[in-house]
Amino acid sequence: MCATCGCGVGQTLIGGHALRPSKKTGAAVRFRAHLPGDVHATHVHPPAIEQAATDMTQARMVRIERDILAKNNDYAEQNRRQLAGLGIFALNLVSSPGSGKTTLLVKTIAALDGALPLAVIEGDQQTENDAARIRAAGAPAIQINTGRGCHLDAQMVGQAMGKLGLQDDSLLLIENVGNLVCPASFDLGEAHKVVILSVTEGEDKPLKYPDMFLAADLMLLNKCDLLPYLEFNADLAIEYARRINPELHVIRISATSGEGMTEWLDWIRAGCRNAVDARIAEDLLE
Ligand SMILES: Nc1nc2c(ncn2[C@@H]2O[C@H](COP(=O)(O)OP(=O)(O)O)[C@@H](O)[C@H]2O)c(=O)[nH]1
Ligand SMILES: [Mg+2]
Repeated sequence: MCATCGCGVGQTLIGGHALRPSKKTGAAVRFRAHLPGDVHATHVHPPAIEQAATDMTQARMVRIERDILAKNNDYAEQNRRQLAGLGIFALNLVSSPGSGKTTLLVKTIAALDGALPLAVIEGDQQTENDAARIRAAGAPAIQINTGRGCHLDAQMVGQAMGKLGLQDDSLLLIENVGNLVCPASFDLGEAHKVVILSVTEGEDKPLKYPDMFLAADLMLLNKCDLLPYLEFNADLAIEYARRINPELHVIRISATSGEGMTEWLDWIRAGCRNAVDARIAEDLLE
């Protein structure tokens, strides 16, 4: 469970069975004492009290999670309205750390070569490294550091959008915190989530982290230049991803060799055109 957003509460399974508090030590109650409002950090309770405390805490955590996601959805709708009004095509790039998000962004910026106005919002727990890499590639970028947070949320992104000063009819690329779990639940107001799976991660990641592959509309299967050196079955990885999300569009790509870049750029350009057309249609109605 994520102690920042409360996601996954009550969903932990050990050997297929729900997590139960320890009868001897009250360890589960102690664990939950790290969460806001819990005060029984050091006591050991009889099992019945322990179970009641756990049930109450779980009910509260489910409520907190629901409230957090509802509030996030309100901010995401504000972002989406603002982006639509400006004709901006926004993408939320999600993946595990190291799949190649920043490298892909740098190569995308270089390939577009100023033909499309764009800006980047970078999310990481710590450091400005990725925003610096994007700026060095020639695009405006702002870094969000989430500290202990494991995902970007729509309020953070809305504030970053304000600071970036977005251009009309442009492209907004958001690199989320490297994490295949929590960012799946948080709408940022983007047009699409783009999940990046690299061939060094194993074919079964879509089955292990289905929420992310269900939430995404496009999967970039990155680092395909490494396929000759690995025991990675790309067809099987794609089959697993489509087992979770039959509608998922997939592009095999390599940020290093440039394979698949044309298809990726065409996909971006088509999205930008649609965003501009929708903005023009909306303006005509007003
Ligand atoms: N061979 C290969 N390496 C890549 C590719 N894309 C990224 N990398 C490497 O993967 C590492 C992590 O990349 P980075 O862009 O920082 O990943 P991020 O954490 O998802 O932003 C770096 O060493 C990159 O050079 C690729 O297409 N092929
Ligand atoms: Mg990065």
